[in-house]
Amino acid sequence: MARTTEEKVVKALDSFVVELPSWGFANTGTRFGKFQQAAAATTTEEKLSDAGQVHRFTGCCPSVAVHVLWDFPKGKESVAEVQAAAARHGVRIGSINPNVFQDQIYKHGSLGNPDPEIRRTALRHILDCIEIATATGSRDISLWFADGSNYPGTANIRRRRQWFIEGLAEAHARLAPSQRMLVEYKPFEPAFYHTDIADWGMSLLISRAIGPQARVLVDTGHHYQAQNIEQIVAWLLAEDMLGGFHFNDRRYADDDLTLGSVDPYQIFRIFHEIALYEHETASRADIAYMVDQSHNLKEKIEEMIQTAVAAQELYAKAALVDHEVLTRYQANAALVDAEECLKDAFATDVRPIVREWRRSKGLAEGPLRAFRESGYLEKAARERGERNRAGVTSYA
Ligand code: RM4
Ligand code: MN
Ligand code: MN
Repeated sequence: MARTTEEKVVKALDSFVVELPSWGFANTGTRFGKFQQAAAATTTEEKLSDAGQVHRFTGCCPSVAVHVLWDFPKGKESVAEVQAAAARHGVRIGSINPNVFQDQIYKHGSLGNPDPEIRRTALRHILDCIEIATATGSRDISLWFADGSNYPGTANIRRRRQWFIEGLAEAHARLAPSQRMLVEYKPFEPAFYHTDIADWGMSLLISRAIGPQARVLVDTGHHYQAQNIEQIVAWLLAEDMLGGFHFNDRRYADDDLTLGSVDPYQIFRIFHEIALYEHETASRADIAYMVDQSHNLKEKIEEMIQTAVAAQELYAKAALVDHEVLTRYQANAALVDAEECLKDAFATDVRPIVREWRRSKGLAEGPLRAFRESGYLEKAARERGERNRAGVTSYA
């Protein structure tokens, strides 16, 4: 059934939500130093409050991903408190991220550590996170490992792979039927010679090996230069193994820049592959869209609003590709026409329709401007300034 541009955009916006990372609202930095922002969140409650602002003005960020060590200092005992805080600020707790990279014991790895005691400790933390996820009603346990090595010959790559599979299979066995494990990959950093789960192929194989509820998580910043991410996405969709995204943009490495700030066409192409898959299968791809960005220069809430808006616009543009027409062009190898079909959708200015959509939802037309006018930032800077000056907080 042919739809108008307006109808397609509205339908896309109605169905699109993206999760915010709690760690994106606290003071962070690079390994060279940390620049303090007076208004940055200093507690989990403040992170949730800031995320609530982004949702309040964009209407598309109802949940917040949390890092257990940073946001649940008392483990399971923190659940009620954190959940109540989320509710107070109009958001809910989303994916649960174990943290098996920060403690001193993880110097030589977590699930891939040659010391079985440390592997057990890491596994216990992941199992605790699954219990926390059950308590918060979260569907996804999102796993990223810093494990790897810096020098050739220093680690047994195959053995470590096996330890990962064993550990994660044990964790998988504890999942409730509705839960999933998302396995993230990253080619380098903090390890610089080898990373245990370095690319989508390794994530895929590990996910397949550990059980049916495991899926691959694609962090857009975790690829080599010029890698074709939308092709990876298309393959994972075809294999029914795409679990979710960590969105951010990059120029050089894992830069964690604002989504679509460097290469919006890249994100559009990813959304296009998903929309085409959904069209061809007449189904909705079961994907958790999440943001993984932390900003040490830009103001954090403003930046997250920019991100959410960019995600909405690019998702809406991808919904404008005429799949019937494109499929015909592809079948006839009408190369120029097929490419133009994609570019036409990308070039469409969807902003007036997005503004209209916001109005229809009772939201302000311009989220950034409305947030600035609310005075929230000035108030946060007044209330939090001293705390932020007083201490270089942890990474999150
Ligand atoms: C990694 C990765 C993870 C994030 C950690 C802190 O680069 O993107 O998702 O949780 O950083
Ligand atoms: Mn990530
Ligand atoms: Mn990253």
